Amino acid sequence: MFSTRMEKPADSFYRQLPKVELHAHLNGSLSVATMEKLISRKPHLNIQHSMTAIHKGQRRTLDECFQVFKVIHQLIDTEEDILMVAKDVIGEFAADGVKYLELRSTPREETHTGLTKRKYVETVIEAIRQCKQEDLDIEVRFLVAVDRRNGPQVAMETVKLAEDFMVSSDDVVVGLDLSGDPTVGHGKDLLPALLKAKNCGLKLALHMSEVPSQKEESELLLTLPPDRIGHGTFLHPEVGGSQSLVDKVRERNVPLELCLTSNVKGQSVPSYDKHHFLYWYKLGHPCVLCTDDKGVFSTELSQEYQLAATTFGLSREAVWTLSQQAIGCSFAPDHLKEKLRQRWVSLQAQAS
Ligand code: 6MZ
Repeated sequence: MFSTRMEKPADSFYRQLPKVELHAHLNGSLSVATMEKLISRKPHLNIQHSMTAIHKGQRRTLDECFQVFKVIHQLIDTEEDILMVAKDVIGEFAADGVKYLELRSTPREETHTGLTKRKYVETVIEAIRQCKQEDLDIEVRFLVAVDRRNGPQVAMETVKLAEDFMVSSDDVVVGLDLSGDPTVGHGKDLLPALLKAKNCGLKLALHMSEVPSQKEESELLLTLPPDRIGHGTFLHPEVGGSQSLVDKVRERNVPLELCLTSNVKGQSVPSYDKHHFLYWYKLGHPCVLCTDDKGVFSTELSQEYQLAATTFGLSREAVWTLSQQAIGCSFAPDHLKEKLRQRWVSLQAQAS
């Protein structure tokens, strides 16, 4: 039996609030409906939805979360699958009030279906184009992801692929993500690839200090510096990071992508009220609320805003400011940022 259990949707204020999503892994973002379409296409795999999502009140270790991605990847191994999931995910973010989305995904090759990494990226870009043609009310950009597990050579090849598409995709590919199991590999080995990406104009969104053991790696990655930090859970001294790391992040004004539900369900943060959002928010440091993997963690961006507001007592005005400030942290070109800011102003005027 499939589990079709959904979390309670957020209140209409949070759904209608225009939002910017900057940290969304494509294959972690599949809804129950999309998952069921995939499962019915590949019944022989005997995968059930309960194996691909973590519901309310449930927790998993980070390691178990990474096992979930392996299951999901088995279901998505053709161009047709990728086109469908990317279009579904974009449509769902749009329906949740997201006006600007940066989607990230790791190019994969599947020899048994003939899928290549280049085709993978082309197909995601095609999905973004089709959504634009269909007039969905959302602007989408793509970050090509480097999975740290695959080592320096694959990282370099991925950067070259991203560079090619940055040139040919008409500004759809804007950056590079570094993600994957944080307990595997070391950032120092990936530094040459990341530097190459930076030098060719790709923006860098790097997962950093997602687990406590990454202190030294974070020091090193901050020398680049990245354009945004994913999670940064263990950067600050109260959780075993250091004041020097905090100072560097602040001096370089590197925004943080923060994913409350993901961190609590993945057990890197013990409870919502202990989330490091509060530490950075109180410092006035740029923080962007994100979903990470809305499918795996059964959430939506509107829910993340509602959770932050209720947990930390944010006023509606503060919530509007938070969503508006995310525009400045995006990798959108200046003209698009300006257009989005104007949109926020008119939507806020309509809402009040
Ligand atoms: C680090 C994560 C992640 O690329 O196949 N990914 N990496 N930390 C996380 N926190 C929970 N959540 C997802 O999407 C799935 C891949 O995104 C990365 C992992 O590499 C995962 O395999 P794509 O679209």
